[in-house]
Amino acid sequence: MVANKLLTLVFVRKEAQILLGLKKRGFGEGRWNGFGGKVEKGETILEAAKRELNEESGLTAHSLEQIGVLKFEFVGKPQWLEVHVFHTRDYEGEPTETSEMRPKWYNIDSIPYDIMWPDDKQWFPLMLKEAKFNGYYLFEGMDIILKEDLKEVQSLDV
Ligand code: 6U4
Repeated sequence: MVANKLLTLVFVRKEAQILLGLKKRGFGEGRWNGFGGKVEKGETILEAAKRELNEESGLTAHSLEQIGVLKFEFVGKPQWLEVHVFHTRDYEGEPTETSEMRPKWYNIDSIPYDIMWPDDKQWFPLMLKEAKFNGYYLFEGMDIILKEDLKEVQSLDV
């Protein structure tokens, strides 16, 4: 049994806008997404989410609410990714470009799904209406979803 790799993903909301970042390097390069990364030894998932948001966007979150857990399996790879999704409207600072991410506010009616992970167009509508969700996706490479299972839930299966 191979352990899951724990990752965080944070979305900041302001009025009818959402902050996305263009990933400039690493996993998901060239795609717009929330801010996040690996949970490090000795920190909680929530601490990791706040740290990554700050490192990648310059923003400090006063509070974060967890709204989703997404599990990703890749054909031919034993390790699963377990992505813990958070959102907040309770933050301070101005988004700043970093070596990892170029931030930009998007109106929630004009999310650039064509240049995002292909699963995002499925669960973003739940996230945008502030519903909770659990999802599973089996990917072949970075673009093809072979299996999917997305559920809106009352409480998260973490
Ligand atoms: P470093 O440590 O910078 O080398 P890197 O390999 O760039 O890490 P990292 O830590 O930025 O990866 O984490 C990847 C980010 O992408 C996490 O926030 C989770 C997110 N992510 C991964 N698969 C995703 C998917 N299918 N859909 C999605 N976000 C995904 O919306």
